[in-house]
Amino acid sequence: MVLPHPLPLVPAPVSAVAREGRMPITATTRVLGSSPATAQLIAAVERRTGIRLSVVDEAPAEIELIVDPNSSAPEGYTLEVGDRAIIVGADEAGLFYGVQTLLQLLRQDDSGWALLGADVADSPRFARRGVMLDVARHFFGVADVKKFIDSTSALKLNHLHLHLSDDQGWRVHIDSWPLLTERAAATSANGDPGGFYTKDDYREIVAYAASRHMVVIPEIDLPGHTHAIGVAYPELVEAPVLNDNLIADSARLGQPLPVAGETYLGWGVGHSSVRIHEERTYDFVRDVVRELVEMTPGPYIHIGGDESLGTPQADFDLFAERATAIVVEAGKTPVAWHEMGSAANIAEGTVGQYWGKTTPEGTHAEEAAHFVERGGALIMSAADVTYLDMKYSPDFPLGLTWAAIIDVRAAYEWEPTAVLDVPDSAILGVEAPLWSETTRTYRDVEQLVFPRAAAQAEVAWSPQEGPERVWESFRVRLGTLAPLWKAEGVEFHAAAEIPWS
Ligand code: TNX
Repeated sequence: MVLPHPLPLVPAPVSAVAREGRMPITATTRVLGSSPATAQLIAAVERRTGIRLSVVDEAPAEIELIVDPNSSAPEGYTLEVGDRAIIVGADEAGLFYGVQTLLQLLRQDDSGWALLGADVADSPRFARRGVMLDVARHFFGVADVKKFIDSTSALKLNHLHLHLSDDQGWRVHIDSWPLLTERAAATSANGDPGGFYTKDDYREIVAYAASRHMVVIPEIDLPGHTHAIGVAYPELVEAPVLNDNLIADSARLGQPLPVAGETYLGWGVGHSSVRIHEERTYDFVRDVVRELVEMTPGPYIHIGGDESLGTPQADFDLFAERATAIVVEAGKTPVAWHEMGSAANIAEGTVGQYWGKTTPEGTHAEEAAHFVERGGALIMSAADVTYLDMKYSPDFPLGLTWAAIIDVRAAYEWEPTAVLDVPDSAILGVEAPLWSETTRTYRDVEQLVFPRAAAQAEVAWSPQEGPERVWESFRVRLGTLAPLWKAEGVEFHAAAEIPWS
């Protein structure tokens, strides 16, 4: 049953029932709680309303934040808003998500600011709810990444995949190979300015993400997408492979072809490869992985593996096996784009990231299934629904079109367990990637990411059979996020099919 007026919540909770009445929020409203979520709630209410709530350390208080491990499933929470508002999180993450839900209930009417009355019980469908930011094609600094974390964690997304290297640039400092950032980080695609994260920058991003309950997954893309490595260390890479597609695409886009040892400013793919039969390549991989592991508390290191058209298949498979084994030896779980599933002996437990379409083509489904055969699992990033860099409509000024034109409804209406022929338990969750070939500014990023990241957040969080997990409900609830996004300065695309309030 679709309620005529569902509570204005995205992603839809497991259960959410409106109560009569509203709870006023005023300068005398007190908050009880000692979790970081308490300060985050107070700061967000002040940004939105200008009202500064006070914190008290004993009852009574109008808003209470409690952690009780027995209250819900991990990351879950309950929220009641009546005369008082009480959030009980199963853990700190659950409390943080309860706060995000509470912030969506905040409304201004004739008598001032108030919370809509509600009874909510909630926990996520998938443990893994991710978003990817490509900082290699265009570099985005620490402040932008923090804003990205704020606005995606508010949608209850909990993994941030950073695509830290590609043909156009290398974006994180590595002490043992210092020329990567010295020589191969200054520019972005189109010759736009580049940049890189110092180790302290990277640690700052990781800590900030953790404070919003997001796990950072660093990706070094190998063995293809490695032209920039050759700008710093020519001995690690093969000469560029100029295939017919690359030549045709570069001509069409008016972009230069890659030249060995020179910064690459185009967008073509599949022309670069590290040297597979040189031991020095594996010394490099081992050093980079070790330094990333030292500053990455999360369990994953992403080793890339996509579109390595410049690497012969047997070499690619050999590399996939060795690189994933290096990550395991370093104590982390490898993640790889699904192509690496072609390698018979890919390290056991490697997580595959499927970026084929919702109707798989070619060998994609087979490659993805191999991760499961090897005791691993899958993250679903089906390109024709989750790719945040696809255009909303043919005339949208930003984005690409190769996977699909993805309007908000297309982004929303898909089922992650229905794409591949693997057990449902092998699907860890969903990740929505933002590739940055066409996003020259952070504002451009926000235009493509919002509102579609909210669609993927609901696909990943809300129960598959839930009464509100339908387009007609979603579009109405999504529209109610506009004041929140405006208050936070999120420059979302006001897609015409959504009734924005
Ligand atoms: C394919 S999908 C890529 C990226 C591009 C993207 C553009 C995947 C794993 N690789 O190199 O940036 O298309 O949409």
